[in-house]
Amino acid sequence: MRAPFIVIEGLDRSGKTTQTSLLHTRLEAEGIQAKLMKFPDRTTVIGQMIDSYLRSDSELDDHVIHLLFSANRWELASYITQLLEAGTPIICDRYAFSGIAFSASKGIPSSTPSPKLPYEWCRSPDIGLPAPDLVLFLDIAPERAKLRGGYGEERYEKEELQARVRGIFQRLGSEMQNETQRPVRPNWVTVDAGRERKVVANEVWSLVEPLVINRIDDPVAKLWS
Ligand code: Z5A
Repeated sequence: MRAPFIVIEGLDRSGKTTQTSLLHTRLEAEGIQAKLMKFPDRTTVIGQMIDSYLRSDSELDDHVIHLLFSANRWELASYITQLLEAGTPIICDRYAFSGIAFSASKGIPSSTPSPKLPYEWCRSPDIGLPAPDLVLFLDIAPERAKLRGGYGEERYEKEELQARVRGIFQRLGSEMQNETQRPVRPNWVTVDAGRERKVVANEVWSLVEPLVINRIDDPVAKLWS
């Protein structure tokens, strides 16, 4: 038996940081010590390069930044597995799904017939990473997210891009839900993030609690393999 790996995904300002933090606090209140993680992890050497790019302090080829985001996850891949096997649940703010959704959204204005970075290409570097047991996709319309604090300060925070990102997240979710064989891992659940913080938090808790209480029988799976 091991602990579950839970990922919270979503558009910018959908409330991922708010919800991961509320969940972490609730787990602690229940006497469960969980590890809170966030990608990009801007503290590593690779993470600092990503941070500089996101703040538009540096320019990088689209392929390069995509591979750096993935490398930033691989830096922590064995640590993730070790924690889960040691019984520590992980709550993670963004993961490989953001990597695909943002990169594959680049350069798809209607005038361009194909994306700059094809979806399958974007998925490749993350194949084999530890797979989450549950992905909670916090869904909100970009025009509503925009009304929340701080929107527009970083490179990708533009409404048109966010709408394309949302479409790719929806594709990722439906591909996972359509997998009918084997215990589907990860399980993808869309949560309406346009509601009150507490309402969203209660739904998140209802989905996470059974995994944390019952724990997981299977070894940590590998993403898309
Ligand atoms: N990126 C990528 O391209 N490739 C990758 O592989 C990865 C990421 C992993 C930085 O991510 C960028 O990196 C991101 C994707 C890309 N693109 N952009 N831009 P980040 O996670 O570091 O930054 P972020 O997306 O901008 O997340 P955020 O600022 O942390 O937003 P959030 O976590 O979703 O929301 P929040 O901080 O919890 O809440 C935002 C505001 O809304 C705040 O004022 C809250 O008080 C408020 N809020 C939260 N919930 C509610 C509700 N329910 N109602 C009303 N107001 C609320």
